[in-house]
Amino acid sequence: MFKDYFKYYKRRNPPPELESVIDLSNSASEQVRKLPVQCATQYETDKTIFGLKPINSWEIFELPHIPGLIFIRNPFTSSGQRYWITRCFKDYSRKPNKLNIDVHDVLGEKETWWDVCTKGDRRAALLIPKLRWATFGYHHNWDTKHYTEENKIEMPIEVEEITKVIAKALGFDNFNAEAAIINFYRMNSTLAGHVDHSEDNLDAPLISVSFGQSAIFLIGGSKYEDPAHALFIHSGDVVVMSGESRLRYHGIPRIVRACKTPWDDEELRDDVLVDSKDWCTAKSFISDARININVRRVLRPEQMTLTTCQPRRTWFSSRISIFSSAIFTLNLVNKFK
Ligand SMILES: O=C(O)CCC(=O)C(=O)O
Repeated sequence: MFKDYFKYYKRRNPPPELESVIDLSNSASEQVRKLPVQCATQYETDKTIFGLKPINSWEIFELPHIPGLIFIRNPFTSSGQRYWITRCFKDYSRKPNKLNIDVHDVLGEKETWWDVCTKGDRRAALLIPKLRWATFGYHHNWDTKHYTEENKIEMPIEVEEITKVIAKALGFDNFNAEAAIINFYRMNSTLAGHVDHSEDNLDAPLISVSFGQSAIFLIGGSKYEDPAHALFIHSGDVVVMSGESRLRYHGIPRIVRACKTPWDDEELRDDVLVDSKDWCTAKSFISDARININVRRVLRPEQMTLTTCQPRRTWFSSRISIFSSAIFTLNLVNKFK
């Protein structure tokens, strides 16, 4: 059962054996199959984009026993890693994004988490580990699990762009980044097993990009009773849950100290640069943390907003739409069986 695997990998004393955790950084694993890059994008495949290495150099894997789960082994340059780590800590941790610390009333009206944690404020030691998540685009509602038009802000362009490039390279056209959660993990953090089913569009892939310390990612089946597989996620790795895997239980039972720190690697050519003082601070934060950028498409292709269906339809398009909604519902019913 998922719960038993989760408990096992979460255990502190004695710690779990990690030999059977699938590690794609050692591609000799028999449990994985290498995939080709599917589609070129509007970007040239041999150039860096937003800190991503040239697409034609990516190593993409699938796990044949988990259809639809795709894994890209760290497609980021080292300055790409520094860029995304710094953006998450410095920029995505401030308004208008929603943060878990909003309800704690620890920041004054004009204060930001980054400023308080980096400017010698005595609240810093308490505040640094308190940051657990930030949301933007359609804000994830942790209580109702429902997105609404009223609870939404803009998606940063760079998040839209990299997820489009990643989706396209895997053969998913028309991916739109519409909701994002940034998860900030400490060394003792976990994320309980769950299924992401809040999105109206469950056919679109979910794109998850991680930086910093490593994690054990546990993925089970569509039922909580199903057994689970454990995989290592290292800094820069991208996990895409698509197709059948999109509605599988998954969670993070353990953060593991990274053996390698790819953000420190030397690299000459790059398209993103970070202020060295900001990086110095972000680097100290990431030495005890993991960041996960989790991006979803919310709307179905024909939907413009959550409340209205677009646009004025012809008789023919409305028949097609009724037919495809019926198929979609049928698929969902089958998925939840
Ligand atoms: O941190 C991760 O790798 C997984 C995050 C996740 O499953 C989620 O935010 O729904």
